[in-house]
Amino acid sequence: MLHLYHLKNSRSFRVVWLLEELKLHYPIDYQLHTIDRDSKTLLAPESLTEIHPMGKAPILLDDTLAVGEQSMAESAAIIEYLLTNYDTKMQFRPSEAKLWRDYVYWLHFAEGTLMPPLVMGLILRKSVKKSPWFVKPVAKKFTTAINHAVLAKNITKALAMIETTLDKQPWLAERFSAADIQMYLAVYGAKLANKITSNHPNIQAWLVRCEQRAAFVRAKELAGEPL
Ligand SMILES: N[C@@H](CCC(=O)N[C@@H](CS)C(=O)NCC(=O)O)C(=O)O
Repeated sequence: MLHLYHLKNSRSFRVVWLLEELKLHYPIDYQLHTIDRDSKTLLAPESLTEIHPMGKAPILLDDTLAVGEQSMAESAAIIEYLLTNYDTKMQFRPSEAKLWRDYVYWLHFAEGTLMPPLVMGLILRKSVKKSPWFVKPVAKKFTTAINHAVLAKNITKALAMIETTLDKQPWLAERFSAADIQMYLAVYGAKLANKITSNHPNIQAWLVRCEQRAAFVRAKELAGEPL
């Protein structure tokens, strides 16, 4: 049996969505364990470290594996594990060489390139909010400078590349794949941070295409809002 530890409004939504996509094609079953965020810190509760030492969601536990080897983390690694073991008909990752390269690229682009500046921006905004009033003006100047120098530039470049890709094809690796699932959360995070504008009509249409999939709708019923 598979167990998915899902932290509310977090990246682990991806795995619920993928599991629901897989369920439409294969006899796969899993138990969803939905975890509330700590009410003060809004982070994952410390108890999650009992399942995986990093204590971050998602965590997938496969209880058919040897004790001590059952839990795994990192959304892209979990996606690869699920597809390798269950997607025998290659429904969610292309087998053609060029499309496979695109699939792997976007699968890792999400956490490797797009999420870091988004998360850093969020942390900086929070730290300004939490800083004492006499530090706030300096903190604001500091975060604006970092934002201009590094974060905004990288987010803009990333979104432009996604926009260009989606101008040629409906999905990131031509056909729908788990790379779209992995990327959705990052791009949706960019949308919540008001980074998706009228310059990104293809991204907006792609977000809607993702959200209209039956498995996405089911994942939302089970797991709540993605972020
Ligand atoms: N790169 C990891 C990131 C995991 C991660 O940071 N998860 C967040 C949820 S969005 C988390 O558990 N945060 C709570 C915490 O750090 O306590 C992945 O893709 O799985």
